[in-house]
Amino acid sequence: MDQLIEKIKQYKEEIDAAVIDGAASLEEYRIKFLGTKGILKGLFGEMKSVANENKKEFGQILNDFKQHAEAKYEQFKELTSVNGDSATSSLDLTLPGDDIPVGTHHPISIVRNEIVSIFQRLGFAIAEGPEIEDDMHNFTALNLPENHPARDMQDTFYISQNPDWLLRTHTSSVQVREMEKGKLPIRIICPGRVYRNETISARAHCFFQQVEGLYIDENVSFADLKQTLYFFVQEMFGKNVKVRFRPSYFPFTEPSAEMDISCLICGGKGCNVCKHTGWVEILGCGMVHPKVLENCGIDSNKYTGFAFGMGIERITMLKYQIKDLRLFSENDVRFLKQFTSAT
Ligand code: 2NL
Repeated sequence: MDQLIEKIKQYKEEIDAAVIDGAASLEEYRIKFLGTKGILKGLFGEMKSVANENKKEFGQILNDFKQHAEAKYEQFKELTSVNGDSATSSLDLTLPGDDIPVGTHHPISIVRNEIVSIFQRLGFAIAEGPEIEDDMHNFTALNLPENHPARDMQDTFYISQNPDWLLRTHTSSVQVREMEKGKLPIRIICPGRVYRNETISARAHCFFQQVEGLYIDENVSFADLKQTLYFFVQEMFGKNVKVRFRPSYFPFTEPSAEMDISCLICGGKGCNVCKHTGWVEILGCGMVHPKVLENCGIDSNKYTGFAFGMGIERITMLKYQIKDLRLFSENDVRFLKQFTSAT
C-alpha cells in the first residue's frame, strides 16, 4: 500500500505540472487520467490488493486524488472554451454584447439634490442626524408642550421597547442637535426621511422626505428669510413665478408664515391643482422661537434666526404633475424610468 500511495503522490505532482494549452492537450489529459483505461481506473482496480484493514484509508486517499484530477480537468475545460480554441470554443466573440440596464435617479432624489444644491450655493452646509430620536430632540426642545396633539400615539410612531424613543416626525431634530453643539453662526440644510402615523392615501403617507433649513447669527431678520426663500423659488421654478407669504402658526417659530407660489400649471388663472385660487402652498417658515434658542443653549438676546421646512414629495408632485403620493414608494419601474437627471 505504501508503494501505491507513493505512486499517487507522483501522479499528483504530474497533474500539477501538466501544461494544458488547448483542446488537444486537454483531451490527452482526460484520456490519460480520467479515461476508461486511464490511471484513475487502474488505481481503483488496485483496491482489491489492499489489505482489509487499510481499505478505508486507501479509499480516502484515492477519492481525494480523483477529485484533484477532475478539478484540474474542469478548470482547464472552462479556460479552453473561453480562450476560444477553434475546436471547442462555445463563445463567439463577434456577437454584440448583452445590454446592461442603466438605473435612473428616483424623482424624490432628483428634486432633493436640486433643493440642497440651491441652498449650498447660498452657503448652507448639509447636516444629517438619526431617524430614531428621543422625545427631547424631536418635541421638547422645539417648544411642543407635553399635551400637544403631535405627541399623540395617533400621530407619532413610538418604539415599543422604550416609549422615550420615536421615529422623528421632522428633521428639526437634526437642527436641535446642531444648535446644542454651540458653534455659531449656524447655516444648515437638513434633508432626510421623516415618519408620521398617517393612513396611506393619494395625499398622505406614513413616511416621506423633508428638507429643513436653519440660519442663526446676530441680526438675522424676517427680511433675510424672505429674500433667501425668494431666491430659492426663482432658482427652482423660474424667474416668472410669484410668491406670497401668509401668516401661520408653528410652536417653534414666532412669527410664522406659509409661502405660496403662483400655480405652475395654470400660471395663476385657476385650475384643479391650485383649487382655482391661483396659488399653491410649498413650505412653512418663521423666526426661530426664543424659547427654542434657549432650550438649545443659545442666548436669544444676542442671536436670532430663521427656519423653514418643506415636504419633498409635495414639490416633486407639483414639478412633475404626479397625482398620487403612493407612486413614490411602490418602486414600479414603469414609473421610475420616466425620470432622468444629470445629478
Ligand atoms: C412645514 C413647516 C417648518 C421649521 C419647520 C424649525 C426648526 C427649528 C427651529 C424652528 Cl430647529 N423651526 N423648522 C420652522 C417652520 C416651519 O416646517 O410645513 N414643513 C413641511
